[in-house]
Amino acid sequence: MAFDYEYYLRQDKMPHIWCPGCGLGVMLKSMLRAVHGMGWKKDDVVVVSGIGCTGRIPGYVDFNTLHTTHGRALTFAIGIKMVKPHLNVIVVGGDGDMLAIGGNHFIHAARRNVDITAIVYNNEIYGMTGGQVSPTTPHGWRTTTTPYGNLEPRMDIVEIAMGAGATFVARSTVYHTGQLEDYIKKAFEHKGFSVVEVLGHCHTGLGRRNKRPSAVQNFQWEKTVAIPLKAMEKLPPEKREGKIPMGIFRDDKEKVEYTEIYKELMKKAAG
Ligand SMILES: Cc1ncc(C[n+]2csc(CCOP(=O)(O)OP(=O)(O)O)c2C)c(N)n1
Ligand code: SF4
Repeated sequence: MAFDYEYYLRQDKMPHIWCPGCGLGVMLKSMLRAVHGMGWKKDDVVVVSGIGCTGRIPGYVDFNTLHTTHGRALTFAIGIKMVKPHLNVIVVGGDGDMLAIGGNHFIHAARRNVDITAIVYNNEIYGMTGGQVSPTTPHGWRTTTTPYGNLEPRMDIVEIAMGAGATFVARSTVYHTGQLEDYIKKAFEHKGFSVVEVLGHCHTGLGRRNKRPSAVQNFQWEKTVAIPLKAMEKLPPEKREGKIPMGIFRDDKEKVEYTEIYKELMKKAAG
């Protein structure tokens, strides 16, 4: 039987605002399939976002939802999880929302290890506001704010998440839909702060300024640039250039989860 996406979507909020061919629809589908796979009731799921094209997701999904301020979604999400730890809290955001204005919150959420899942749509640009450079924009790429090419090196979301102490870290792409669903579900199953980087695209904001203007070209790029972590490790350094590894980079079940130790502390404090 075909998957019933409509059950999880707010029909009265359609049509969505996304450009035809954007990878966000693919990511949303994988996320909904993963939620379904968990067997969660809609009332037990909370989806939180900041601002951006990715940040529109809470408006479209029929769960408990919160559309917050740019960069601050993780703080709202942690607040919800602390007060109602039985809820399944998912945060969705673009690379700008999560790693630029929200970068500080991202690092500390990872360090603290609260049991929520952060799904980061990495389209390497500020999509919603018309294509300004973001921390993950590749070096040399043209954006509205770097018309002669980006001078900065791109930030690696997986490396940041790992360095900050996230206990589950994975990366897939909007081309590899089955794998993406699987990683999101594994992130949901994980007890602790989980991060799934979703390599996607913004063909209208970034692609068209960098010789990749169509959605199809971008899906082709995701197909070829991302290679399994194990295959990447076997490549000599010169052949790794320009490739992006995908896989599960960390699945640490040892580090203690924050709401659990907080509950213990409260019990002790109450005598
Ligand atoms: C405090 C604040 N600063 C700036 C903005 C303008 N703004 C809205 S969305 C956005 C960036 C969106 O890029 P990203 O987070 O990567 O998400 P995308 O649209 O690419 O999914 C910016 C700068 C804002 N809404 N609030
Ligand atoms: S502007 Fe870019 S990120 Fe936003 S919906 Fe269009 S293609 Fe997607």
